[in-house]
Amino acid sequence: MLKIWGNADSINVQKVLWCCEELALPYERIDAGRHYGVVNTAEFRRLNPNGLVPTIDDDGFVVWESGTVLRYLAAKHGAGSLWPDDVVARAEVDRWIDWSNSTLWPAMVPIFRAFLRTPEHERDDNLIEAARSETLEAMHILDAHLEGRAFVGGERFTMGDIALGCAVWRWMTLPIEREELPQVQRWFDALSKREAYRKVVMLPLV
Ligand SMILES: N[C@@H](CCC(=O)N[C@@H](CS)C(=O)NCC(=O)O)C(=O)O
Repeated sequence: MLKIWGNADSINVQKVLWCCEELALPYERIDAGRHYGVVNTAEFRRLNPNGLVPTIDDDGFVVWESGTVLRYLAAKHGAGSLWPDDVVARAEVDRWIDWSNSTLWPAMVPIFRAFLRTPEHERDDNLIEAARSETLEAMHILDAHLEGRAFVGGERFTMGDIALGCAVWRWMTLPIEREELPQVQRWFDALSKREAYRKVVMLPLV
């Protein structure tokens, strides 16, 4: 059976869990990372020398980097659904996986750390505001892209929505001021109706 190392609260692990749930793939999740440790053991480092989660083992084939894991699982099990057959349509959703990891989530990380990992008296309001403003700029890009599209890749739900949906849940949940972004809100409302999103992503932030 597919093995997934990573704690269920981690944004990058949630992408993989959500993907498996959408594809109805059986998996075994093994607690690893943060307070669970494991990632610094020699045994784990042989699987992933970065000591990071998610890391998966699919019948002896090990994959890490959440975007790559998404692509691998979607290509293997989600052809024509999560994984568009057409190369242009695929590149369209692929870019949002990378954008989520390279732009949206890095912009949001300081806000996440401030509220979830920093004692209140040590929080830097200027840092939070700078990160909020940078994230908002990225969210406007997403909002504009979603104009006239049901999902990031067009009419169908794909792996691009999975990658973005995990970050956007955090944006929607962190205790910050949010501007109205009508397209993002509509898309988020559609994601919120998906059982798998509610089950593995729409959880309290810790
Ligand atoms: N670029 C990697 C980042 C992975 C990553 O930073 N994972 C975090 C959890 S979200 C981690 O393993 N942190 C160390 C730990 O939890 O001990 C990916 O997308 O998979």
